[in-house]
Amino acid sequence: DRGPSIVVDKQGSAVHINGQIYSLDSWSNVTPGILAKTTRKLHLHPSHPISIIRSHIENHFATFKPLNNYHPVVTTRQNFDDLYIPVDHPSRNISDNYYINQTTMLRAHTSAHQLQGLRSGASKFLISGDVYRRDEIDASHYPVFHQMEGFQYFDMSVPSITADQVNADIAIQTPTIANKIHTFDDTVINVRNPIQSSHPIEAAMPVIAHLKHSLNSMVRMLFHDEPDLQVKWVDAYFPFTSPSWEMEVLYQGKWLELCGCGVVHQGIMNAAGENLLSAISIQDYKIGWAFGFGLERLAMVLFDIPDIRLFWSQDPRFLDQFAGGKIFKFQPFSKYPPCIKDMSFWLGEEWNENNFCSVVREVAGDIVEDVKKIDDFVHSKTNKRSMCYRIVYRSMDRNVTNEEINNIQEVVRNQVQEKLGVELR
Ligand code: FA5
Ligand code: MG
Repeated sequence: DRGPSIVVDKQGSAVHINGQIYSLDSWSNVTPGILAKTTRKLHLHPSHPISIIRSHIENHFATFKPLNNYHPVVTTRQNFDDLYIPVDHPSRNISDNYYINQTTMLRAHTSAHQLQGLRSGASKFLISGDVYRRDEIDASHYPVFHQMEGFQYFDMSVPSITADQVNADIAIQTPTIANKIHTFDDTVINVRNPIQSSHPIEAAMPVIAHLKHSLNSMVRMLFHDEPDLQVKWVDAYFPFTSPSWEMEVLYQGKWLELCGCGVVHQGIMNAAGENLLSAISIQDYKIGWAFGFGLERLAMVLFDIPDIRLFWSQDPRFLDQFAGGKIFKFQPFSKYPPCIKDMSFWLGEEWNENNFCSVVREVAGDIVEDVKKIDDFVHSKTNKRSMCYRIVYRSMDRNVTNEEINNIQEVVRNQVQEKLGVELR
């Protein structure tokens, strides 16, 4: 690990990341702690659970080209515009993303590289990488997680995508496992989740069948120890696919969302075609499907990993368990006791919980386990709004002292007051 290669200019007006210089502006909200994560590349450590899941999926989709080295700094065009995400779409909010500046950001999903994947010339590819979103703090949320994008396209001209072609591919991917999979699919193709007007129905239907089968067989492979795996298909919406779905599995009595997917917006296929050097343009000749899986979600359930922070641990008691590269149940080591602190304050003009969590995260690092609002009221006379947050501090690998946490809490209090304009109580 080379460690972070991030240097902020003496003037504080630019940031150096991976050999590039980016100027800072009023959109810049990325923090040194977050930027340091861009050098970890957990998905490429051979005996890390995220990487083990990645390689199992890559082995399953054996004919797909793996593209695992795209850098997480992307343009807002790659992350949003190229994917038809409207300018006013809430997913662009500054409070939900890490911006380097107004036009550069840490990717919020691996879909930001769909066009690059297409331009690589492969008709089937997988893209894995770290993705960044500002979010709440608890055992299943962390500002960095990993996704795997899958993409495959076919000839659109009918009947070039034949039942035989689909069946041949499905045969390759069907695992030879006796265990059953139960799929629940009452999704419907209608005006709210339509086939795109540029897609002949004779081309779209087999592509949809192929997508659903590919994902069903993939989760069957991953969950091969679950005797009666229950999978549910749910209608969804993404600006860059139509029709779109999410796939859920029943795990310990709860439906857990694993991925989003759908038939790729034809504009993306065409945009890639315009730039392909090959003699045959893919413009309007090819139809594709894509999916985006969350790798932590899969790893947490397959390895029984109870806290998402563990993925970032350097503790040998964690890492050494995965040396064999196999999927197995993680042996948790004993939890150290938590140290709990509450803080109350009167709000200033604006309030955004993600900003609060960012401040806590930046000061406390991985020692913060959970942040929860426990009180919220408006004073009847002054009309001022008060909030109380409970912060649970706990280290994964050692005992923390009350004194140490008091010091952290003091810095958190000062920074929250300074940066968020609140009045501490
Ligand atoms: C997307 O990110 C789309 N790019 C997925 C996609 C790709 C759709 C290609 C169509 C075609 P979404 O935000 O729902 O969608 O995230 C996809 C998956 O990432 C989720 O199903 C979940 O498994 C995982 N994920 C999302 N947010 C988190 C989080 N905060 N922590 C851990 N995993 C998450
Ligand atoms: Mg989703």
